[in-house]
Amino acid sequence: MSYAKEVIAKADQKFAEQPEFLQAVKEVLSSLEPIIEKNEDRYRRDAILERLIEPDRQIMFRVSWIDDSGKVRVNTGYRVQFNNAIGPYKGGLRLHPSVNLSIIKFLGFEQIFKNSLTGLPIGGAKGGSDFDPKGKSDREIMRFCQSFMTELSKYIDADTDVPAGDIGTGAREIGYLFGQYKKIKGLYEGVLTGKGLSYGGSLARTEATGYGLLYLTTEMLKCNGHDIKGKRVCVSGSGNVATYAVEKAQQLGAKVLTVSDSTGWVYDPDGIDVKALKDIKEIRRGRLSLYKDYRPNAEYHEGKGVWSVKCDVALPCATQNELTLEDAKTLVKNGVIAVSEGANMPTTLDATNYLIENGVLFAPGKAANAGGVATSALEMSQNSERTSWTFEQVDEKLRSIMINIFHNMESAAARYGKPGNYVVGANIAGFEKVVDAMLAEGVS
Ligand code: NDP
Ligand code: 2IT
Repeated sequence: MSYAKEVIAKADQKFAEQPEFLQAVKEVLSSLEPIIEKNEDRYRRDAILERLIEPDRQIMFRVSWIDDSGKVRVNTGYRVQFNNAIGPYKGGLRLHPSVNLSIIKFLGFEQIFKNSLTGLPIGGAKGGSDFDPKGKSDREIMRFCQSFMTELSKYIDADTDVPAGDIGTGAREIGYLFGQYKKIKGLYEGVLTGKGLSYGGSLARTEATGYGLLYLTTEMLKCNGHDIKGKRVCVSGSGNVATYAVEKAQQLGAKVLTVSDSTGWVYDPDGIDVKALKDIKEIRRGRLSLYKDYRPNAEYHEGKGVWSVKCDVALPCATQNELTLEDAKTLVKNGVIAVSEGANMPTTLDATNYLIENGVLFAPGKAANAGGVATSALEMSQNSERTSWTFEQVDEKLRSIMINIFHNMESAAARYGKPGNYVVGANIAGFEKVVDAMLAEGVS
């Protein structure tokens, strides 16, 4: 049995209760086979794969907070510090009722390779809580964030581990977390990214994941003989990543037909109105059913459905496993050219394979959505220098990072005999630097 298969089999036993984590391990390790085969003895002797799938540490803690009625509520907090071979731990905090150890571990594991792909010195981590921000007052959010940080602050600082946003964690939550960190530690340092502009945030961080997704997708289309201009695009989600993906796609001349949230989805034949979307989601914090009030020509449907709309480019930007084999079949039947993952692991493994086998250009999340964390690393640089760059400076760095990521994953795929397979390319290109550092740093 190959080394990768052996480690996958062991993981299957050991992590049977962690389906999302196992899914990510299988996707990554099986696509690394070509590079593992070439270095099998060395990697085996140093147990590289076993060490790679076992986090440096996983921290779990109680988060007690008081709701507006005076009742004490309890949630579970997580921070999984996965691998710091190439830099301090870096990765977002997810606040969603579905959060559990499996989900945080899959996200932290993916983050190792994503962060490496950016070319910047950041290791992989993820955290969060099963806290549900929906329906909570601003004060409840604040008290939750303060309690969460009271414990998390023991394990992080600007050179050790730098958390950021993810599902349910945006500028408001980062502000409360930062305030509490500062109060507890008495330190004004860049310990979180995605901060507000008045207290050390970077211009373009809000837009970075969505914009970066479009920069990479445009380059992928261009290098395969297509132009983003005039393309019909379907987007899922309507949060941070989706909103700025829609905005950039439209700036580049594409027409975005759909967005969604966890209750329903919108089809707008005239192209999604970003201003309306921002008003509903960023200001009113409302549901997408409100969209029809702004655009009477649009349709609102309950449930899932964005992938049933005919499009050239599909951008899943909501959550994991939201694009299934059935959806992939529909997209292929409708002539989709490209699928780029704005979310983390939104496409199931069988759907990914189906898309690739059917000639669809497929950009995996760890490459396509790396613009967010890359810009977080740029925020860290600005904080260290105690300076701030213009929007144009950050945006231009982001664009060139995304273009580099595309070319690195393309060339790694070709070097290892899988031209055009960007899943293989992204995993190998991300892994190469991490494994090199792990070998150089010795067994730990
Ligand atoms: P937001 O919280 O801003 O938005 C999430 C969106 O996805 C919302 O529209 C939400 O709908 C929808 N959604 C979330 N969970 C589910 C679910 N279980 N079923 C259906 N819809 C769901 O998060 P982001 O935009 O920041 O994150 C979206 C994805 O992008 C995630 O996979 C995240 O890990 C990834 N990502 C984020 C980065 C960032 O910089 N923010 C960077 C790289 C990747 P509703 O509001 O109804 O819950
Ligand atoms: O999944 C991700 O890359 C993020 N949520 C962003 C992490 C970060 O540190 O900016």
